Amino acid sequence: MGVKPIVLKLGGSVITDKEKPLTPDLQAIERLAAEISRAKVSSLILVHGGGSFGHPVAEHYDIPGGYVDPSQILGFSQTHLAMTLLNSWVMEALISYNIPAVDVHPSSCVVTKAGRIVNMELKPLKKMLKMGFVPVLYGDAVLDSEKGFDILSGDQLVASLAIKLGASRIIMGADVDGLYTSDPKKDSSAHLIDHVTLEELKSLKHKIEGSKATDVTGGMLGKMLEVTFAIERDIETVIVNATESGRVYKALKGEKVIGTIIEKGEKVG
Ligand code: IP8
Repeated sequence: MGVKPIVLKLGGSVITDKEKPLTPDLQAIERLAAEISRAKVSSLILVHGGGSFGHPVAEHYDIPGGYVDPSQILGFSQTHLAMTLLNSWVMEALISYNIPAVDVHPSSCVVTKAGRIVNMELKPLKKMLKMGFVPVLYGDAVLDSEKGFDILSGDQLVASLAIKLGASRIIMGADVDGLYTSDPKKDSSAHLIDHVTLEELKSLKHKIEGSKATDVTGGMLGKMLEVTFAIERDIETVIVNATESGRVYKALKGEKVIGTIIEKGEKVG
C-alpha cells in the first residue's frame, strides 16, 4: 500500500456564484488550483460540488425525487451536462498549474441504492493514484437501483472515497470558517469550534443549519452527516474556509489553520 491519499472537497459555493445560475467563480478556481499546486501533496483526490451548476437543474427536474416521469430523462442529462461544464473549468485551471488531474465522472462509475453508494468502480482510481495522477470527481446525477436515478452529493463521495481508498485525511473546503457554537449570523456570542470529537458533534447537530441557497443535498448539515462515516473510521476531517486565500494550502500541508478539526477520539489539548 502506497502513500495514503488526502481527499479534498471544494464546495460548490466556493467555486461558483451560487446566486447566478451556471456561473463559475473563475478567480476562486484559479487561486485554489495555485494553492493545490504549491502544496505538492504526494497523493490527492479532489471532489467538487455543484453550486449554481448542478443544483438548480437537478431541482428543476426533481432528479433527487427519482424517476417518475419520462421528461426527467433529459433533465438527468442536463444535470450531468451542467456538472461537466463546471468540471471543465476546474480541470482547465488544475492542469494549467501542472497538476496531473484526470476527471472521473460519477454518473459512469457509481450506482446508488435509495441514494446511497452501493457500487463504485475503484480500479481506475487506484491505478491513477499509484501513477501520481490526481483524480477529480464531483457531485453528479447517478443511476439508482431503486429510484431510477438520484443526486449523489460530493460529500457522500468524499466520505466513501476516503474510506474505500484508505485516506489519511479529509479536507472540506467550505464557504465558512468551520463549525460554530451557534449561528454567527443570528448570535453575536457564537464562536468558531477549532476542535471537536464525533460525540460532541452529535450534540451540536441541531445547531448546524441546512443550506439557504438552492442545495438539493442539504448544505452544512448534509456535509456533517456524510463525513461522520469516515470519521468513525478514524479519518481526521478538517473544515476550512476555501474562499479565504491560503487556508486550503495550509490544510493540505498539515499546517495550523483557522478551521474545525473533527476527530473520532477524545478531544486533545
Ligand atoms: O454540491 C451535488 O453535489 P454537492 C451535485 O456536493 C448536483 O452537494 C448535481 C446537484
